[in-house]
Amino acid sequence: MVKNFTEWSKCKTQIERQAEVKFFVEEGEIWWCSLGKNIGSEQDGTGFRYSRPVLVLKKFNRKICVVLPISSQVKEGKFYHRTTYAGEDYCILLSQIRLISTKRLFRRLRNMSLQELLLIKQKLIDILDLHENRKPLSGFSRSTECGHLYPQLYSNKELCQNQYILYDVPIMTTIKVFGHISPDTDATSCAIIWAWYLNTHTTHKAEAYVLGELNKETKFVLNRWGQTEPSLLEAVSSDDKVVIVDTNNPQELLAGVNEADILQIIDHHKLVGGLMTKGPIEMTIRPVASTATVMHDLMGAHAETMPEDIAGVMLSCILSDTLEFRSPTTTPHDKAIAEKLATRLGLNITEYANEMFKAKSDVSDFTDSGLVHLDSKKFEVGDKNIRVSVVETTDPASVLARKDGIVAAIEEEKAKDAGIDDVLFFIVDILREEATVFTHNDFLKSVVRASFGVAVEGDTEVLPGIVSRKKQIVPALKLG
Ligand SMILES: [Mn+2]
Repeated sequence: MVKNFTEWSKCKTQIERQAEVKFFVEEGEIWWCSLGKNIGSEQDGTGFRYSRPVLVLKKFNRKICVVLPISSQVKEGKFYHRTTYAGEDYCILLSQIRLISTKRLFRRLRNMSLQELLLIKQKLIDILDLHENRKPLSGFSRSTECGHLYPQLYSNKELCQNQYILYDVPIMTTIKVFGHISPDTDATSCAIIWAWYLNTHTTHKAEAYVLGELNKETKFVLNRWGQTEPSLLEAVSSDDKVVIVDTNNPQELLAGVNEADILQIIDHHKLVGGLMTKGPIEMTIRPVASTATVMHDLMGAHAETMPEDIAGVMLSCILSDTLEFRSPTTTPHDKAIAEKLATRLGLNITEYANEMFKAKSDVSDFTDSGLVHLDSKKFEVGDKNIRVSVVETTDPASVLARKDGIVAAIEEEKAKDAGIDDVLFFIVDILREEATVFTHNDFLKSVVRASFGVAVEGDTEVLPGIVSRKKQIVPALKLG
């Protein structure tokens, strides 16, 4: 059918002759608009005004704005956004995006919700390929087309494309990313990894921090991969925007953490509650062995863009938290990611892990009290608060030799901190895969007896096969 533009030409001339509009047009409003009779597949208007409803997407000034035509013919696919109004379905034609003079608008119909408008904008980012420097805080899929939230959980398949992201609003404040107190390799490196990710693949600015002195393994890892040690964060305030990694426990964070604006939590520990957020946040906790594994998943295809130094610290996190796959927390997914990273980096996993563990095992710099706090978490067991301290080492004899000093430090800690009834101190022998626990008083003896089903006689007890606080020690704990 040959189009006849004569009538539209007359209409167009009239519209042009109108004075500039006196009314205000706002983004998110739906208006009747004289779109006209256009060329080829460009969307036409109908009726004597050659009109159809449009959504005002962006207003540049009083005279011009960008609109999306709306049709009552509902179509599926990425070029269409389906919406419902007064029980009727409509279709917003994303690919028909166009700039118009506000002279074409003649009657306001209604407003679109802000949430739906943001959703439409995100879809446009997708179809216009503006994606590269506009990525969400986390890269995981919310795809409705995929049908489920985590289509590739624990597999190595690529994530499906983001369909819409409501939360990538650029924030001028630099986001502070940090893990738990008594920082270990996973907590520290994950802060570095996620700050890199936010800086590289989102519109956000971020910086990694730590909440305490680094252990030797972590120092070794950062040094090995040319990373500077993150600054020590001593307080947070309501001015801070933060992302918390490798914990969701307020007891393992700074006292004022709930004052801060928590934007995201990425973790692999049980949910303990107590953190409060100012709004809905991104929170991802997965039952894998290290937070770095969760991050690898969240990055999706972007994981391929990690430079070697970031890939290196990521591998270190997995090897550290799994004790080179010895810990029962290890999943095949952790192992697959670690192996993939090691291949990419040309590293022999066992050789590299041994270097890490050797660094970790040199605890000569730590005071006895420092050893008790090196990797220590508080747990409620019955009506008692027990601190569970773990020293992972390939040289248990060097720690055992300091038993008297460590016991004295524990007694001092108990006298000082009324919130602690006792301290269970475990020396985990990484290579022999066993733990030695201190049982120097009757309370500790009874706890170890009840929890691990062993007859405890002396001041220490060897527990074969026990390497994981999270999977083996804490779940077993009970009072005698
Ligand atoms: Mn961890």
